[in-house]
Parts: sequence; C-alpha cells; structure tokens
Amino acid sequence: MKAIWAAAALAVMSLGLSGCASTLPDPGAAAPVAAAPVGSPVARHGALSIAGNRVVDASGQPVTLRGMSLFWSQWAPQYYTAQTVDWLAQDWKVTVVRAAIAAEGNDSALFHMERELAKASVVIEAAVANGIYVVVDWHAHRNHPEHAEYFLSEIARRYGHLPNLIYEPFNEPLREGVDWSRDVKPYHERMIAAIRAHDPDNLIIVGSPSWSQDVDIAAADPLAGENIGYTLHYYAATHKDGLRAKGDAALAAGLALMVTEFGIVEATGNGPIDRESSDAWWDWAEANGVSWMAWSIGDRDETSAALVPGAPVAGWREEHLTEGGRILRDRIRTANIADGY
Ligand code: IDC
Repeated sequence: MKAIWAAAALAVMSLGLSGCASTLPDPGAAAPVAAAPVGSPVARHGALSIAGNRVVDASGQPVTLRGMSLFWSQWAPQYYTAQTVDWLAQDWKVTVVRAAIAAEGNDSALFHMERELAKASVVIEAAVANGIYVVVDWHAHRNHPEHAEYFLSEIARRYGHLPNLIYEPFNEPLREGVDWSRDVKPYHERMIAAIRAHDPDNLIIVGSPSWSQDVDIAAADPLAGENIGYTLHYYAATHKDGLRAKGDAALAAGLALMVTEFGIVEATGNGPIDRESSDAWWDWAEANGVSWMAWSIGDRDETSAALVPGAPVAGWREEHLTEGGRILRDRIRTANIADGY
C-alpha cells in the first residue's frame, strides 16, 4: 500500500463518523415520485440502464446526455440552488447536471457531512422538478470509504427510487501508488454494495486511477453487476488522441462510458481554450453515445469557469458568462435542441 492511499485510510479511521446523525427523512419517507414535466428528458427516457457498451433508456434506445458540472460544493455553494438548476435546464437546455460534492479537505463533506448532503439534496430535487438527470459526484481524489459509504447510502436511501439519479462514487483516484485492481475496484465494490442496499438499478459510474483516465485498465478487470458504467475525464487542451485511444479500448472491451467531467481548457482548469481538440472530443463522444458534462458552473477566476466572478445564481446574461461559458452554453443548447428538447 503506497503512502497516499495509506494516509487517506488512516485519516478516515481516526476521524470516524461519530456525531454524524442524518437530518434526512427516515427510510419510510423517501422523496415522493412526482411525474417528470411533460417533454422533459426524464419524461421521455425514464430510467436509464446499460446494455453492452451503451447507456440506454427505458425503451432500450441509446441516450446521450449533455450538461454541466457544478464547481466544488464548498467553494461555490451559491450555485447549489434550485434557481441555478432551473436556469441550466430552461435556458441552457441541459439534460443532466452534476453536483460535485466536496470530499477533500477541512471544509468538505469529510467534516460537514450533513451540510453537504443537504446541498446534494437541493440539486437532486431541482433536477427532479425539471425532469433532468443528476449525477451525484463524491468529489474526492483520495479514498475515504467510511465517509463515502455513509454519503452514498443516504443519497440512495432518500432518492434511489427516482429515475433521475446517477451515482459517481469517486471523482478521480490519483495515479501514484493507486492500483485499479488492488485499491479502486475494491473501493467501488463496497460503494456499489452500499448503494444497491437501497437502490437496485440506477446507474453507478465509477472512477479509475490517473484522474479517471485508466478506463482501459479497468476494462481488463471490470466490476461485476448491472448498470455499472465508467467515467472518462478529459481536459481538451491537455488530453488528445492518446486518451481517446484508452476510451476506445474500454468501449471495445465492452465498457459503457460517460464523461462526467471535461474541460475545454487545460487540466489545471485554466489556460487557453482549445477549440480544435474540444471539437475532436465532442465528435468522439457523439459517435460513441458518450454523455458529457463540462467543468464548471463556478465563478472562480479561471478559464474553465463558465461564470465571471460574482455572477448571480441564475438569469445569466451575456456579460455574466466567460468565453468558455458562452461556448459551452451554445454547444449544449444546439445539441440538445437538435435532440428535440
Ligand atoms: C479544480 C478547480 C480549481 C481548484 C482545483 C482544486 O478548477 O479552481 O483550485 O480544482 O483541486 C479535475 C478535478 C477538478 C479540478 C479540475 C481542474 O476533478 O476538481 O478543478 N480537474 O483542475 N480533474 C482534472 C481537472
């Protein structure tokens, strides 16, 4: 066991989860199933599943979701609101939104579990109201299995009966000292068991080492179970053909992929926008029925942020969007309108 992994495990053991009493309703009081709004993505597609290397809808037709990831929840809490999700659904025409629930550092779910569960709940309930899908991302780079298991169990217990929900139990395992078969696969087996105790069938989209790029390595030793997909993260100005080849290898081996996070800039989250590489990735995603969610709905002063510093929570006009934000909104709207939304 290498240092980072061992240190993370130790931190979790010493921290424990005492004092973590759920404020979510009891199991008997699972959130009610309201009919998805007429014409909405969820009204049209219903519960998603995985058939071979494709995500398909309730009638077995392939589905490609296109939308946005919110920024780290501890740093952009203002956008974890119904107004933001409403605006994304109605103005940007996203069919999916991703809640990146912070699971790194002192100001995260590791120390503020109920606060972060509440943020996830707001985004999920707003997604349900709009009839869009929602990825609940445990936004970690190191494994914190006790906390992750608690968090995912609570989400599954409360919302697992809804067709909108998609789980992402580990944003990006690191590369150094992290092995798929030894570390990341067993972690996911534990998370899948915790989720499946409450939710027998919603999609679970798992991460892989090297910041969720090693989908080809995972494909050689895949997880067992139904409706398990794999996330592939890319940043267009940094990652190009070589990473797409890993995606192709995983698809050829039979894995279903989703890009639950990508950037049109560098992997730092900053630097110039790469239009040409972004187009190559979008072409690849569309050709392979791979859903995509862009990083991010946030207002940090960096080129991956879709919003300018201080942007309001909704009602964004041209001047509230960065260059990247305008490109992403346009791309999402165009593709999803063409899809009939
Ligand atoms: C970045 C943010 C940046 C923040 C950093 C902290 O854009 O403002 O300082 O996190 O770690 C990822 C991660 C995502 C990163 C993003 C850009 O999932 O958390 O956000 N990125 O670096 N993987 C590849 C790139």
